[in-house]
Amino acid sequence: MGITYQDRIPNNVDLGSNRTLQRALEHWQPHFLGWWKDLGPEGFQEADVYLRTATSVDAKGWATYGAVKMPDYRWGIFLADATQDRTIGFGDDFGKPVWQQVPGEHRSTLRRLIVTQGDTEPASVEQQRHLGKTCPSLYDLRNLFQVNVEEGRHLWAMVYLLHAYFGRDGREEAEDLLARHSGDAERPRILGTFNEPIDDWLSFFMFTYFTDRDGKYQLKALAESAFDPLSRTCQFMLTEEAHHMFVGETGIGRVIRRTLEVMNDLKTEDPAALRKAGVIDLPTLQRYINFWFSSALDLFGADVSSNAATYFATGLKGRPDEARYEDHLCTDSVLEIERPDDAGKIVTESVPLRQAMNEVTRRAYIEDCAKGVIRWNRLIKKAGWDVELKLPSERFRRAIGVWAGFNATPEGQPIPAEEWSRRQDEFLPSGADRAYIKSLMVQVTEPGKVAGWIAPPDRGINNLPVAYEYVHLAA
Ligand code: BYC
Ligand code: FE
Ligand code: FE
Repeated sequence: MGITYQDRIPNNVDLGSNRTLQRALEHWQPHFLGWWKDLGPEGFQEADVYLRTATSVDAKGWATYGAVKMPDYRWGIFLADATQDRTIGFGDDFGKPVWQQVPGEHRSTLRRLIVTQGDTEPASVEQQRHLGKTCPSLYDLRNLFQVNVEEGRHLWAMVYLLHAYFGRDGREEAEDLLARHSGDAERPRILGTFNEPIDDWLSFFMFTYFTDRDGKYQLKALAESAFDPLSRTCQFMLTEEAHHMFVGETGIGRVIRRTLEVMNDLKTEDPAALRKAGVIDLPTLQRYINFWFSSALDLFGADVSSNAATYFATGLKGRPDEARYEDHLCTDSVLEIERPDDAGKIVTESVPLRQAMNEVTRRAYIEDCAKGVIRWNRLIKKAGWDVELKLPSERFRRAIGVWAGFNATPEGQPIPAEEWSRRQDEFLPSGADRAYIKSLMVQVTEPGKVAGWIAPPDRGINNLPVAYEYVHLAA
């Protein structure tokens, strides 16, 4: 089925044939646009931005490029093509046909999962709304907006499911998705990380590397769902997600390249000297990694979770890439996890595998995170420096799960609470670090020019030159 572009809401779900649903979504649309104008990218609503828009889900149509003003972006509803005779891939109903409707007994649990997923999408747009004012280049500015409009589309993807399959409750949840706000004292976003401010571009790159990657793994797990419309919409979201993580990985990579250039010019790794030269020293970068990675680990939920076991048993949420496992029932296996006992001693425990699904997903995520770190370290080594960036231990600075409140160094070494507080600034970005990073954030909008703290990108977008005017600012 192609996209019905004449409709107000581009879609490949034959929205035109369901008047009630179409009207409900058309009613929500102005609320979305109002939210976008109030809490979306500040100061750039009139700019022409070179963006990709999904116009279909096939190889040709999913990335159509052109200049648009963001409020005119065509946010649409696109599900990956259905798999003929798809069956449930895991859990108690393994092998049975997938569901095209929501079974009554799973309604509230499924709605909660969809709402939690949906809540993160507009949250990230809110977190990033001031970054345009300090963009290091037009290329980066465009990438920020690309990520923002696509997170907006991901919100549409979840709102479509809520409207189409959850009746009045779903419509109310859709309104609430625009009523909670990142960092709001009264009505915050649901998950911790999505209430952290993203005030500088180093944090933005960390977020797109680490937090959007949580999105990748959660979407992969939901793409396994027995609820077929959820599975198909998550599959398509994953194609867009790849670019978000690309922005993070290359962003951090470019910061490192620029720092290495100056380290080699000045023949020093002394943070004070590098700061004087206007680049980000690697220990500061490490502290930002420590902050955002530990925050992202919490997003996977508790290591031992009866919720997770229920999701798996009932077919609501699987493991990322479920097909790579042999056993899809997981009734008899266990996962070994480490945890502190009551005396704070670290012990190993066998957890029934179904209860440990959050930890299974978290481990797959950690492995994926490590790949970029290896590439960054290669840059450092090649430049002749004996420094290594590292992902902090799972035990470090956790608020959720067995390590919540445990005091450990980024290497995972247990330390007394007093020592942890005393050494905080060694582990995490200090006030002075943040102030320094903030001082680097000055807006660069001349085509082809890049701020001094970051190297230019290797190539432009869609085969255009790096110096292309990716954002044409309103006069
Ligand atoms: N913060 O049994 P547990 C993305 C709560 S990112 C606050 O472990 P469960 C994106 C939990 O809700 C992907 N609360 O829970 C990225 C539960 O509450 P109740 C987002 C937390 O259900 C960048 C309680 O603690 N998608 O797409 O197994 C830009 C017990 O925990 C947190 C999803 O998350 C936390 N970090 O696991 C844009 C997928 N963690 O029941 C977008 C959908 C746990 O006691 N969500 N809690 O009131 C889920 O699958 C699950 O809700 C979670 C939690 C994996 C998040
Ligand atoms: Fe998203
Ligand atoms: Fe994303």
